[in-house]
Amino acid sequence: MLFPRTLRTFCTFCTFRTFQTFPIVRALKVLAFGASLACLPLSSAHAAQDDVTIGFIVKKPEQAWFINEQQAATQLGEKKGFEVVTLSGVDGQEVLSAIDNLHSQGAQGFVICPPDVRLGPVIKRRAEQYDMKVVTVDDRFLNAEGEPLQDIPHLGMSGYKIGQQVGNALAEQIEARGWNMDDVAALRITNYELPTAKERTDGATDALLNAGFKKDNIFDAPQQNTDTSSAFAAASPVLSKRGGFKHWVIFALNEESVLGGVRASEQYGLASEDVIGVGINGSGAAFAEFSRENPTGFFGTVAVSSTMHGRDSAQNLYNWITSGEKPQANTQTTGTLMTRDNWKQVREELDL
Ligand code: FCA
Repeated sequence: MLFPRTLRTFCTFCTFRTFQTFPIVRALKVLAFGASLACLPLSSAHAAQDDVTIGFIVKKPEQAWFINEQQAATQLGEKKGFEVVTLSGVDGQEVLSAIDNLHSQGAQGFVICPPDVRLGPVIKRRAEQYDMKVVTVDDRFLNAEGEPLQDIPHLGMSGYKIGQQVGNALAEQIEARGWNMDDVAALRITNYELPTAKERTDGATDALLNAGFKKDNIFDAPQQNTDTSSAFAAASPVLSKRGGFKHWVIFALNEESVLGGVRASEQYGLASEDVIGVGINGSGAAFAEFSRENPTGFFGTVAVSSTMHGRDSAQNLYNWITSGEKPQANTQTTGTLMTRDNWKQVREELDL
């Protein structure tokens, strides 16, 4: 085994050297360098309309919300005649190589939902090195002081308001079912590292408290991530520890996490009628749950158009690249409560 590999390395080296010193190749390299110099002003001026490539990097490429966002951006690109390269960025390392990859494809910018908002300054710096424009979608970059990076245009949910819609939906259901507030506990699946998550769970908490929910009956289940399995892992011990309650309401930053809580309640042995879970997003995860023959504890979700998030963030970036018009600093979107009864109609209305 050793010999062939050494031989191969040696041959590659010889071929490379020979290739490098061959006069025609050298001449071609000079020409290529000249051509790239001639192209240089293009990258600093506004790109020609038919020559635009943008990236769309997401933190959870397997989740329906992000699949839909990337698809909507791709479709817009096909319609408008620019290329959208969809990439996964599950951690800092992957995001940085995605940006390198985009640069090698000649992209002029990218939309990103970062895996960790504190990576903002690093991502911004890498983009600047390549003279690329950046806009964030869903989760907004933070600086070292924990403040939003104001100069990076952002499009995301109006988190607190949408959280209030969740809390109101839960309170209405508690009332509709005639439950006594003393018997109801709330499983609040939290992610306080992520401001978009905190805004949403704060909004839901305040709405519940306003409706007369008991503060002492709210129990936190801090999740490490924003997906179903981390929510399940966070929820299970809380349910076992607080076994004394007849009924539970469940809320979190998104429906994937609420589903984790609902699955944990099933495993713990709670009947579906004793659980009300209300999520946020309105994506494939919720549609699958509403399509089950027997209702589960997942009552509803506040749906926001991921199609619009994907399309508008890509459009904003495209406009910025082609006409120099910088998108507004912070665009906030609204939501609609989606339940088993209306999900197909809301899905259509939101173009999902
Ligand atoms: C965050 C959540 C996603 C989605 C998005 C708008 O990134 O993790 O599920 O709610 O905000």
